[in-house]
Amino acid sequence: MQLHFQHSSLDLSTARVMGVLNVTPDSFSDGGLYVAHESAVEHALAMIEDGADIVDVGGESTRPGAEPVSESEELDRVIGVIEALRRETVVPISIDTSKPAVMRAAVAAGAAMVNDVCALKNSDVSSLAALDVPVCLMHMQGEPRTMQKQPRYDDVVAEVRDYLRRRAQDCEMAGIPAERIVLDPGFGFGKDLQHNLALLKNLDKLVACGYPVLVGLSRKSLIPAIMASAGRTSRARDRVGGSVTLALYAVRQGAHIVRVHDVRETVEGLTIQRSLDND
Ligand code: YH5
Repeated sequence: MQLHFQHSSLDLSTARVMGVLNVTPDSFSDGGLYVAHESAVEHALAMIEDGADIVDVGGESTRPGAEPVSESEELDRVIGVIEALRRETVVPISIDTSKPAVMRAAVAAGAAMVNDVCALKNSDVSSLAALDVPVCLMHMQGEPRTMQKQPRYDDVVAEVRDYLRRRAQDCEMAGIPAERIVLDPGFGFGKDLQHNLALLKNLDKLVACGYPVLVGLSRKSLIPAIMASAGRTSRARDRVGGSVTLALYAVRQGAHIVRVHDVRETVEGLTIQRSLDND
């Protein structure tokens, strides 16, 4: 399986790492956008050095409870970073946004892929098809501000799979070829611990749909939730071991791309897992 960008492609027969690059003022506490841009580019280059295969640039926090960001603020955050990164690296850049105008401007600035936690529900898919870039369609129940209040499913695995399969079909009808579609169950997006665990243990059922599968488990609250259910506490800043363990498990279940904050540690884990599988 391959993921085709406009100027390159990624062989997905081994798992690939997408490094998370948040360009939000709160992740760079100095305040100013110039400083945020400089540190974002520096951080992206460090992730590439550590083995990131894709850099996912996001200007809107989609954490539970986060407030929405205006289109012009989001553009101000991400476009300069994408342009600067494109001058420094050939590693494909993905744009993490749900706003069609941001997708367009990001691709014009050099982004090679669109990652939308709303699965292109806010977009006119036929006009986005013309951008000719891969898209990641993610499942979410509800909206970021309220999604963790009361998530409910009869059969979370079947519902998420059916939703994503339908969205993928809609996108194909609107002109996005199947080879440019990636599916993501959306861990933590309107899911409680039991839902997240059921999706992870049954990830093979999503993989069986035939599209590449991307997962984002890195530093998410299911890690302290699992620790708490085992009678242990975990520190807010101390989720690296859990994140790597979850990424390796997801890859064993067939995930093709893992979206992570801790690129070096994840690449180390994946490299060791692969060498154990191969000998
Ligand atoms: C994802 O899964 N996630 S942004 C809460 C955290 C830690 C991390 C409570 N964008 C995904 O990373 N795109 C985000 O601690 C994503 N898949 C895709 N495709 C949320 C996030 C996070 C939230």
